[in-house]
Amino acid sequence: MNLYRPIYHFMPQRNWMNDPNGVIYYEGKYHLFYQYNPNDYHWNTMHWGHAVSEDLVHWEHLPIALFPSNDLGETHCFSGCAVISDDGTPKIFYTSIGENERNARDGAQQWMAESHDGMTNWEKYKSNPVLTLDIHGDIEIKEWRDPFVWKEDDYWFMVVGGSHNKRGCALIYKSKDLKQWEFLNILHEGEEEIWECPNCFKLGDKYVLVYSPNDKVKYCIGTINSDYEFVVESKGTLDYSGWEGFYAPNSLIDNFGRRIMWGWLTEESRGDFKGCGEWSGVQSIPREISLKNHKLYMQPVKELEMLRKNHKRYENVCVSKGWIPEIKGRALEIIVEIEITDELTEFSVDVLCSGDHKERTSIKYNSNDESFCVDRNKSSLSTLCHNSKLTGTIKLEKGETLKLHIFIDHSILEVFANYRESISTRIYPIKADSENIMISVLKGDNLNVKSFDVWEMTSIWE
Ligand code: DQQ
Repeated sequence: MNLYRPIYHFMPQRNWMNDPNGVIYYEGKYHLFYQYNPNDYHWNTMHWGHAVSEDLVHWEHLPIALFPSNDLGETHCFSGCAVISDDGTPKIFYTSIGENERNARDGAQQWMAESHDGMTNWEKYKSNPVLTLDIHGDIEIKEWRDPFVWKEDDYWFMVVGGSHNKRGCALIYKSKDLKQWEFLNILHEGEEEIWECPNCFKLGDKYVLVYSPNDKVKYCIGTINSDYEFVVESKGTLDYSGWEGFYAPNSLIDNFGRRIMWGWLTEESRGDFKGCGEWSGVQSIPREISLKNHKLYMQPVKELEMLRKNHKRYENVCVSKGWIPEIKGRALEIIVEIEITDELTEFSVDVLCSGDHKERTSIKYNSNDESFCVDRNKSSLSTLCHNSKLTGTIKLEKGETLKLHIFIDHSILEVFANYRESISTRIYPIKADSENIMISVLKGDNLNVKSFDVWEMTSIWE
């Protein structure tokens, strides 16, 4: 078996995949489309791949949903969304890239496709494009892409990412019938040069705007005023990996009212490392998004529990230097809860650790600066892959324990800290025995592991 190919994260059988697209819950099933190059395992000729699941865990591959219409001069079908129109027809909105002047930077268009057989086959709308850059009048927008559409009262709304005066932005539009659109405003903008894949949705009485600014994915929480401007009440980083892991997320709301999100786990960290085979790109595990104390909370969906086997639990383990629990593997789920005392300042949970400790990936917490990080300095003995440290902040309330929920799947590491911060990244250890776990005190006195649960994970393709 390949040491790097994940077994319980979604990916196509071969070739290149990037952004999750058009995720939607339809007639009792979850549909996941994705940016796909069927010809190679490098980015090119963007199609929309398609898969379906009844349980959010096991996926069935379906035929490619969108092909570039070369006869119409289309070269790529970039990212977008899927909605069910008022008459019950599934529709995809996506960014169409043509040749020469219809390029991604200056000439993208928003196109529509629809399905009349319950989402297997898709036909492009005869009157495409649905939106062109002219809709903005004198306002010059570059890098215009990745429509996200939702319905509110009697109107459909769309946000699209772009760049205005070299500032990344999300633009907002409205429509009665999904065909005629009106430009409303620049909903929000920031310092970064581009914003890709905006998602805008309501959680309770607040709006959340998530965007990918060519770096770590960010979010704002607030309201939208009558001029269609986003009034920010709080903001944060959704995941601290950026191009080293989680990028261009997309989300759906299911029949149970859950807002569920996937992100593309990039393969950027591979660098020049060649041990993986002819595939590239994985989707993160689905995370349920909620809002608490002006922050986004992210919880792995409970359906994933069906993959657990061979559970081991430890309680109240006092660690003075290092502790190695009796379980190892490259496909594991771990939940560890650690008491944070004044005496303990820094510790690490090492995973994918070789017997001689030469290879290890360290998830560290430091109470002095309230940082948590994934230190990949020793993740692989190969010097070809990326080894940077990815650092986030986790502010704990007085007396609050640190709860790390960790998913390891061969070349994937996803870490949730108290379900309100996350780091999702890629690692490529080369030693065959790099599959141990070890908890170590780095600075300070004893550490109390309140509880430690670990499971081996089953493949979703069995
Ligand atoms: N990927 C797509 C674009 C999007 C970018 C192209 C984000 O639509 O902006 O494959 O990763």
